Amino acid sequence: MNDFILTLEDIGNRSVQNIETLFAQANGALGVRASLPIKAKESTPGIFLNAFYESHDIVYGENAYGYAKQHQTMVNLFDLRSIELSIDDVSEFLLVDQSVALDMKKGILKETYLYQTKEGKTIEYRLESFTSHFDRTVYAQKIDLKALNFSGEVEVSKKAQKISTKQGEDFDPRIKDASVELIQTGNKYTAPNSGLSFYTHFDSYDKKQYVEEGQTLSFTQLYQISREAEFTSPSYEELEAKQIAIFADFWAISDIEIDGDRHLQKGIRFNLYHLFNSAGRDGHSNFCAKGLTGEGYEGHYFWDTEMYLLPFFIYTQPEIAKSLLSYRVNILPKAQARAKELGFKGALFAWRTINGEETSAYYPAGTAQVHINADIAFAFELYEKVTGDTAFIDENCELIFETARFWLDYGFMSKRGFEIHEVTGPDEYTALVNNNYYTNKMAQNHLYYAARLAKKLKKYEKEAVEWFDSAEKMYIGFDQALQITQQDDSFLMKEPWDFEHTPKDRYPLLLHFHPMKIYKHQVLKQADTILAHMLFDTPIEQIARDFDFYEPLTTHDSSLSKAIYGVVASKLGRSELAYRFFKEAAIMDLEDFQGNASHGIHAANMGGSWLGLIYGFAGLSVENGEVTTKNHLPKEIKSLKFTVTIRGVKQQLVIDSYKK
Ligand code: IFM
Repeated sequence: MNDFILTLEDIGNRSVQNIETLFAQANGALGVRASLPIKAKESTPGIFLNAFYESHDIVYGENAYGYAKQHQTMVNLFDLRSIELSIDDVSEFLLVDQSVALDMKKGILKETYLYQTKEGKTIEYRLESFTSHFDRTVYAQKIDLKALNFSGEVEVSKKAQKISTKQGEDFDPRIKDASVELIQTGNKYTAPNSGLSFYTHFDSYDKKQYVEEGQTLSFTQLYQISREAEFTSPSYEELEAKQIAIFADFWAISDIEIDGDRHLQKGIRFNLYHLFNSAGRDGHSNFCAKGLTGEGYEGHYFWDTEMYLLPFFIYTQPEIAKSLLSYRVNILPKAQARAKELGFKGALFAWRTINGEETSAYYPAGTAQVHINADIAFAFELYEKVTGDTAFIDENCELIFETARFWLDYGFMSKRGFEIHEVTGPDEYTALVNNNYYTNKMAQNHLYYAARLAKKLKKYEKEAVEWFDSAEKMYIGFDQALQITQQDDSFLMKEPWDFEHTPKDRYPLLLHFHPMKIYKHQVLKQADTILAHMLFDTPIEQIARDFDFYEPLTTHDSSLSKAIYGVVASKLGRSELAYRFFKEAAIMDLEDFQGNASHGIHAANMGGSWLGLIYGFAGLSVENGEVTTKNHLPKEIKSLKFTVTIRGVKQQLVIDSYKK
């Protein structure tokens, strides 16, 4: 078993659309789903350009002031993978065999398909392909067509067709049913509403040749797509060599070696591979919730980046982390405009967006998740702590200050302290509540950070005092009778959800119950209070009591949940449970545990699986540039070996069960 190669055998019997997602390739700019060369009916081919979207008006039955105005939908551009094939003018084929091997070590996908005509003429179509990390405009293919048992005329051709972005007829709010018509002028394509354009640089081909039995017809093809009009024309060989070198560097600084479970080893590498592939690198694009591997969530960016993905990048590839944070800096003006529109001071980042404007049409589970401001500040702080890059923070301090100003205006001082009302926390099955613990803790952390930064930079000294004071007085709800942290002011007064009489096929609840039914009950979609316990120091007995109360109420309907419960279970020393949660997170897409890998990978969960290993089993934290670890290895894992880069210095760490 090669733990760097993912094959079809590793994933078992899975739908065409699942395979397209899992074997998808991307380079931060361009993403290509691994669709079949001869298009199958049930296939959803996909080529995406990060941050390239079309917009259209959101039509509300009942509109209200300040609602998000426009959808932004990442456009599925072309089908660059399907070909037209014929043998002696026969173009109907049966796919008789297929093997797919994703070489994650090199960043190259190797596929072999055997196609057969009714007459039994069999041709082997071998494809090696990659989205280049050296030249991010390129999707490169090397094609070999071999006549296995016939001599005859083979014709293979490729025309780039536009494809519909329509994903399916099913009711599922997590995907969008929309098709987009691009305007073509030469090699320039424009989305009419957003006004965004991209350029292509490739020729269609039509190759016809008489081949003898056993003979192979070989050629390479480069497809280039870019937001810029200028292209360079590298060779396939040069790009391939660079690809291998770039991936070697990536693994040298990011790999995690797990001794004890080879399936998990492959699973975690698969996750790291996708994380590396889908992260935007240009400061104007970010990390879509589904990476660049599918149309789920329309290519939107959420808090997923800051809370689930950035820890991995900050600790292993700070340059990528910096680009992702720079994206937030670049959209700060939109966040300032949004706060103003809603009647508040400072800046409020959009819950889901591509261009910085709010595109969540359902504010109770969208805009109301104002914790995103503090999530972003948290990620800036972590970046500073781990990299020591204070210059970047100082330069972009206005982002921290402007978002802090929002808290002071949105929250208010009462007899109980600084309260924040009418918010939705991470748990999207509880909406529009007062004093969500996660939000208040995160806002508190944000306000302390802003106050420290202002003091250091000698700016806004009067406001800094208010920020500090509000942080000090932040209201934190606690239930004396139960001795547990209150998720919010009203959660503990709600009726418990009837789990016993909820059949398995009624999950995820969001697809089967009206929000009102869900919101009025004690039921969680994902880690909320427990996520705060992962991030902040709290007495361990308190964490244990909260864990035991909230976990049984959590459906884990969100893919962002299990990894966090796993980390906190590690913190509690419950290694068996931690391992169970971690395992489900680590192989979530490989096993399609969420049932919708067809829409794209669950990127946040992939980052969560890194957290499970590094924050959870290795207990890593950094204070004043010093790394500390705590050995929480479960019995199934003998050792963990990984590298982190702290203040520019690479450190290899080994957590070993013998040294427990
Ligand atoms: O950001 C998440 C949210 O927390 C749960 N629903 C899915 C979103 C995108 O991954």
